[in-house]
Amino acid sequence: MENKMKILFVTNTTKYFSTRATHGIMYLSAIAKNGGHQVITSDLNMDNLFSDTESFKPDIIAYSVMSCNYPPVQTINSKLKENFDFLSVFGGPHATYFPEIINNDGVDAVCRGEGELAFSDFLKRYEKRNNYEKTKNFWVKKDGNVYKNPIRPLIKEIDSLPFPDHGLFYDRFWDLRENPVKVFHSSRGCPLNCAYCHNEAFKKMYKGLGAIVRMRSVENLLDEIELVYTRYPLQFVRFFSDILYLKESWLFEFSKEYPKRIGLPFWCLITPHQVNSRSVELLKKAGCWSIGIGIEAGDEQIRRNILNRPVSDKIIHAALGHLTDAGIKILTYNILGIPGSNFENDLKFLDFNMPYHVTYPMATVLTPFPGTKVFEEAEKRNLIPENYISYDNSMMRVSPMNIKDREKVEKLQKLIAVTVRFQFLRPILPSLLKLPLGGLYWVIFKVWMGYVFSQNIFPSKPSFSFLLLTAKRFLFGFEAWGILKEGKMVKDKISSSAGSGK
Ligand code: B12
Ligand code: SF4
Repeated sequence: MENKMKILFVTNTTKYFSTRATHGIMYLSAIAKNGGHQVITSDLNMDNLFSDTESFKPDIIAYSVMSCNYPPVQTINSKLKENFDFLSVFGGPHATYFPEIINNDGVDAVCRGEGELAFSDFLKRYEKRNNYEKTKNFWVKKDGNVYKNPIRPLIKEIDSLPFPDHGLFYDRFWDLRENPVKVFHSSRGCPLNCAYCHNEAFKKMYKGLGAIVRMRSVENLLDEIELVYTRYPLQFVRFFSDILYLKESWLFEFSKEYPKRIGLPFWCLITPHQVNSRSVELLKKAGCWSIGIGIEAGDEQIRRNILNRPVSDKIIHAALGHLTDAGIKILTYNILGIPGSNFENDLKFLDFNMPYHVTYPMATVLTPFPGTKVFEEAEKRNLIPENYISYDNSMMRVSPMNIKDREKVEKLQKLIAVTVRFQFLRPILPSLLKLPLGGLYWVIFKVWMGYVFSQNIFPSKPSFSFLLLTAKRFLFGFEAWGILKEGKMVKDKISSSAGSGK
């Protein structure tokens, strides 16, 4: 055991997210523990991270990063590097798509793509200081050189992996433990290629290296949920895989076994093509309470040609009809402010959501990510300002692009959900969009979203202390005023750059 190491994992979301129990880290923690290493996890929060580093004295600090969180993580890592001696390893979506971060100060190693086999190999090599710079999937900086290694094949059988180490988060952070809504993953990978997503880049990177979409067996998935259910509070299951299932045979088995072994209401994501009377019947039988489904663009041509979503209006209407008839609560995804689209197209979202009284139409304003097709489209149309704030978590507040009718689009985004619920507002919507309500539009949006999510989409009865914390965060924390201030900041930056499109 003497060579065994101490690894401190840092999550990819801030401490305010109740969904910050990062599955990537849970999987890697299980792998590291199996290798005999000591593991803890810390928040993306300086005080906590600093004291953890001081007391735990990690050999490795392993960061999981999304692009929107990379800049603060880079700063935090540099500060830690000034004070402690450790190897920094970066993984997750940002490291996968932007491995050149290896050139930044204090970044020692970057893992691209799926991490379990790669990290396990890296740890074995690093504990013996044996050619760790040659680990597949990794870009490593050593003695002033950068080593760029190829990618290994995707893991064929997700069932062969140890279960994600839920305890890593739940045993340490009481708010994550107390949250009665917990996340699980039934599959890996997505079969679609939406222009606003990195999935296409992922597929290119892994071309010839195995099937992209991999299902877990129903038995393996239920074993994991059962384990968590016996140890921690759990009232509602949230399947966060890009797609719940691929083949109806999987859903058929799931619909028989899930109610017997788990029997809790659940939420999942599926595509409109998958919704038919048979699949809805099976989902209902399984205990599906609510479903997330993408409309994505109000106009079919924009959906097909700009967003690369080959889904007709007819298919979406049919899917919403089936789900409504079955009494399954619906969460739709509606993206406003798409390059090449306009305000009239954005209004069409109401024609999809209103007839079915969709439980919560989640409206967001598009934030194109560099490296995606939709970003190229926005660049082509001169919509990207010079000081573009990419990856800002602003999709619920403002458009980072120089879009036409910006103000109307941003206000509509905040009012779609209340209009769908209180349909008498529809005739006066044009007047509502003209009012100078400022931050109030955002407050209406956020309060209504919080209410419907907690009461209708992911309903549960949390403990009083958890409820209090959520309310406190919502009212006084980042969730409310922070975002409001931050949103204003983003807007100020954008208006100061307006007209400077490339
Ligand atoms: C669940 C989820 C969330 C949850 C929880 C996030 C969390 N704590 O993990 C919530 C709702 C909070 C969320 C929010 C957002 N999300 Co999100 N989310 C996801 C989702 C659907 C699943 C993540 C997951 O658990 N995957 C399963 C695990 C096993 O895979 P993984 O995380 O990739 O980890 C593997 C590898 O990446 C690697 N790895 C990961 N970390 C590390 C670390 C080390 C050291 C190593 C060696 C390897 C390694 O090994 C892991 C195991 O194989 C993904 C899509 C997807 N399918 O991954 C999007 C995704 C991560 N989200 C994305 C985005 C854009 C967002 C938002 C910015 C959206 C928005 N505009 O608001 C916000 C950002 C929130 C914030 N400010 O922090 C993008 C990120 C793109 C990017 N370039 O960063 C993704 C990839 C979706 C997409 N396809 O575009 N998200
Ligand atoms: S369905 Fe989701 S995960 Fe799949 S390509 Fe589209 S945006 Fe990406």
